[in-house]
Amino acid sequence: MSVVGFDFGNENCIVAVARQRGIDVVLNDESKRETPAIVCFGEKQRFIGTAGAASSTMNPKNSISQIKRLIGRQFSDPELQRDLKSFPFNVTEGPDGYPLIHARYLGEIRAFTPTQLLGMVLSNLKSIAEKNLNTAVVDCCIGIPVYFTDLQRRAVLDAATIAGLHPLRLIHETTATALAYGIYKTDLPENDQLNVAFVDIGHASMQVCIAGFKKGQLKILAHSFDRSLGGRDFDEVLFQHFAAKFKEEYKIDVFQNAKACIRLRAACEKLKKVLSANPEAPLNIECLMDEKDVRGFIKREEFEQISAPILQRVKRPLEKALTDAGLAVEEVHMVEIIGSASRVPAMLKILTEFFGKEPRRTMNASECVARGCALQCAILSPTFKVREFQVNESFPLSVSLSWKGYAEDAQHGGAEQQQLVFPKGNPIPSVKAVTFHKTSTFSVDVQYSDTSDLQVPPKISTYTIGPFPTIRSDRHKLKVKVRLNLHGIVSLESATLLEEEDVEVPISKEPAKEDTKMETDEVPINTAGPTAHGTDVNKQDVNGTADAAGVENGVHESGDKPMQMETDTKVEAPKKKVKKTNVPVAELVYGAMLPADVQKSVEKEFEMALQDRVMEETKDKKNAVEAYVYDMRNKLSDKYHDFVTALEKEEFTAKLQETEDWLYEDGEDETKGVYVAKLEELKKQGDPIEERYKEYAVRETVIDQLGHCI
Ligand code: ATP
Ligand code: MG
Ligand code: K
Repeated sequence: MSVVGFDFGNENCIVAVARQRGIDVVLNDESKRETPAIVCFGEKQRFIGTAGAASSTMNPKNSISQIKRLIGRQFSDPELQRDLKSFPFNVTEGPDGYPLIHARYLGEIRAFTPTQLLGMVLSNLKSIAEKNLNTAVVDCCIGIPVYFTDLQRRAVLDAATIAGLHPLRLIHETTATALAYGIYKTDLPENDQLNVAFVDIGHASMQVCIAGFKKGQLKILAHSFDRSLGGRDFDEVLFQHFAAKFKEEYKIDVFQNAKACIRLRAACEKLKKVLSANPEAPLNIECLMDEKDVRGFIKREEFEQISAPILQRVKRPLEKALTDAGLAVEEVHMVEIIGSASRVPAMLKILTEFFGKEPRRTMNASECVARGCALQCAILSPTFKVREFQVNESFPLSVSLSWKGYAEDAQHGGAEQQQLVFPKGNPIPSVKAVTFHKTSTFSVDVQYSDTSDLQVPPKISTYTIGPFPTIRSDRHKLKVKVRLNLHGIVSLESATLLEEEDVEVPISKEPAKEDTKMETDEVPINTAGPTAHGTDVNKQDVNGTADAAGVENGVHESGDKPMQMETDTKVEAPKKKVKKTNVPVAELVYGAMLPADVQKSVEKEFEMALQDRVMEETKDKKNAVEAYVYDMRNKLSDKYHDFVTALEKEEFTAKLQETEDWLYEDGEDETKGVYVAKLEELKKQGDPIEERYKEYAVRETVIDQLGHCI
């Protein structure tokens, strides 16, 4: 069983594998540790990763990057709309309101979903791991940003399925980093918690996490982020700066020329990197457009000035993390800075100022996420023994259930009811049980309680619960289990009808009104008004109950004391038996792929991968023909010289020449079978010569050895 960690970045991906002696970042086909997150579509095949990056400058329109920005987002998402302006490829709105990416592939324009594209990137990463481990890779852990929504998390899982991977966990990138940081530390305190802030500045986004470390464990105290603050924003600032400058100085408008835009952007990214190490840097591009060469120059100071609007935003997530963790700045003992865009010197200045201490770079800034993912995979995998280290993860969002109130209730008739189930900071994973009192099939929405950080539609999914046998027109008690799983995905996983058998008449000392209130509606927790707290809270079963699976699956308990059950004690006689019946639950997740569509995508990916492989093999076979031609030609006038007749040599040389010409003309673009046949045809002539030579060579060695014996 494989133990692998993947960090799929917006720009770069890293693959780490666990071996018995530790975690290794593995090299791709080009012997690089970083693999670009890019898929380039060609006339005959796809080029993914390093190969994709190589073809992207020639074929920008069909080179799809920034997949992490696109996945699981609606087309109308304002951030996505802003991003689209700088994408060189074509994105449109699909019939479901989600983006479709169009590219020319195998001679026609085809549309792909971001999930399919991520599937391609992941399958490329999978093959990198497989080549290194020499075994099939299925089990893995994949890093995801902490701000990924429920839908985005589901999309990553679907993409993994398309790639033939089975993630044991989607782990927050910053948590993976914290794990990679803590697990090797042998000097962690027993009691006084060591608080470390991790700041990741990536290509498109910034994430902060504060973790408390003790011996053998880490606890996430807070997560925060800015989804649109990363290295590429600096590129954009420089790009705008030079575009304006060149318009003035050279009278060229790069915005009118797609290729010029791409070249200038690329040059600006390079310039930014030079500025990380030097106080000033030049920018020269030959023949940018209108046959004009351009020259520019910028000092780091000026770069920082024009970047001020970006730099100003860095502080906010830092403040938020501190507040959420409930820590004073002095209580953060250490600051670790990661992500490649953290190399911009101004970042370090801001962080130093904020925390009152210099951030450290003890982690490998580009590799720590993948390493943490591999470590998490090793912890979860039964095949690996890993030092005892507990990761107490915290849910960065708030999720509620909402449903229509009981229609016959005069007061709340049909009104929307809400129940906070997993508040921000809830441990991951977690299971909670919510009790409803319903007469017939009903539906429940799962939604974000607060979307101010996310700017997404609040509704995640709708569950229809029922039908269930109704004895009278009474309301029935149903216990619904809600799970926040290891990936940070919320689903309503089961519903149980609870029927009291041998119903004894409840000893009702309550006034009639109060009784109706108890039965009125399901878990009216969180409804406004001063009385909401006392009674309502007690109406809810939370995972303190024995069958709430919180314990049976080894899941952390939520520890939500205020929501602990104390249900119906007044109404239920102590010896009543409860009959439990499973009730069907139907799931509808907004924007998610249907299982049948995932399956179709799996097949499509298989076809495309096969096509890629056939093309790669075709290239190999063609190269083999070419190599044979050169090799034989050399040998004929060298090694094999004494083993061919003049006529034989002349004929064979002519044949080789003819083949070489063919390779550059008619045979340039043939199928694999044709090249295989061509090589065989040549070998028919070449093999006898080779045989003669070999026989001679063997004889020579024998004679040689005999000579030694004597
Ligand atoms: P994300 O985490 O946002 O999904 P990612 O993991 O792909 O993206 P990284 O590889 O951490 O992102 O960072 C890539 C960014 O770092 C790019 O914008 C790149 O230009 C920038 N970068 C790389 N080296 C330097 C450098 N020396 N100085 C400044 N910026 C750099
Ligand atoms: Mg990253
Ligand atoms: K293990």
